[in-house]
Amino acid sequence: MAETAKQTIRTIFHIDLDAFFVTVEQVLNPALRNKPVIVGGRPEGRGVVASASYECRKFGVHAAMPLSKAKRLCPQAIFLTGNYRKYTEFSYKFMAILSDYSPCIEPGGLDEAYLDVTGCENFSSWRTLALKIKERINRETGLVASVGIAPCKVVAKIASDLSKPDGLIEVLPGHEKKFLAPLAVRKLPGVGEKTGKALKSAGIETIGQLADMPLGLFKSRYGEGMLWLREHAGGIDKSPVEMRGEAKSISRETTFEKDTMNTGLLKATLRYFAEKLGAELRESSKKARTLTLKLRYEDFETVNRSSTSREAMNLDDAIFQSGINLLEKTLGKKYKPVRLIGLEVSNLVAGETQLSLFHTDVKRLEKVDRAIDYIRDKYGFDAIQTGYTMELKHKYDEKTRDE
Ligand code: TTP
Ligand code: MG
Repeated sequence: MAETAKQTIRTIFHIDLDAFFVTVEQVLNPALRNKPVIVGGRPEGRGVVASASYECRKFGVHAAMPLSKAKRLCPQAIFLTGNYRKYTEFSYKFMAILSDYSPCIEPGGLDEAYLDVTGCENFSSWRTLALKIKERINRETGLVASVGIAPCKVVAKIASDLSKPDGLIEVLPGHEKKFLAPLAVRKLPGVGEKTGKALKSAGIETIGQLADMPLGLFKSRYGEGMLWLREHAGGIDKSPVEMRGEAKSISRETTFEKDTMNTGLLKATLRYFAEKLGAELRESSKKARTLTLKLRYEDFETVNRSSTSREAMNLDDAIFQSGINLLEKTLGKKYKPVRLIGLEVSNLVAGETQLSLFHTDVKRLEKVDRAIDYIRDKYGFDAIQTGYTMELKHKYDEKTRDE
């Protein structure tokens, strides 16, 4: 009996690099070490902070803050534009190190991954293994990692976050609920500003209060669809660490700060996603036949609408146009404030060129897209803005400036 119980207990590491973009810059230019550094762009520009060194965070600087505000809070900071290609290279090295310790690895972005180490028992303790991984990452890449160890993913993620910088927290089996109980609900992945405020106004400030909410009351307030959140609050998360094979789809989505009915903003956001997805498809020499638009309305009703075309696409304009068609069809049916918008490409096929009746036009567009990718790689994603993304940034900046 005890033997079976033991076998079902998993050990999951969540490893997240500290101030990732900034630390890469500091590794490449040691003069920046131990200094307040911000990656995001020039402070006189309209962008936002992507990554801030811990020296700046003391002054209240954080990701997604307008650069102008960061400059006010921390005038001595060094502002850098950043280079996505360099970050990707460091990310590969980081993931390669992790995959030496377990084949069961799920990257959660460039600088974070879950590692299921359950079977990996040739270390005296999980702490020893985590320290070894931290040490290797630092020795081989110069980067600093924080690690959370727990029997499930959500607790491991919260533990790594809480341990930062250069941290390590181990939550032993059976202690998950107690560990989470005193933490603010906002620490739970999936609880953003809006949900956090809604919970607070219902008198729920800690994860423990959420976990202890009577089931019936929780269901009647937030619906069956949110039950996972209550389970997570209790330290229960059965989701497996999912190894990613060849990507089957690529997607981008965003939750607006304020629900919106502004079609211009929705279209501008789609343009931004189309550019990101197009760049990723071209980078991996892939094309997509299916495009899916996701809209979540203010009442949490979620609509997914797809279109599949005979010709696979990887050009920003083609993805954007199909996205706009889906958006117009969807909004035509139901017009109420939108909380979240997402775009996904799937049904991926290999391919270099786009077949089309308008072959020369496509060739020209491909060249433009490649040139844009090149400049963005060199100078960062913000170096070139098309009309639509400019409009998007403008709106976003207007919103964040009023914060
Ligand atoms: P994070 O892991 O959220 O942030 P971080 O690594 O800079 O800092 P820490 O983990 O120590 O809290 O994100 C990883 C990278 O992703 C980050 O370095 C920059 C990028 N990023 C953005 O570009 N925009 C954002 O809003 C966020 C949150 C991150
Ligand atoms: Mg990080």
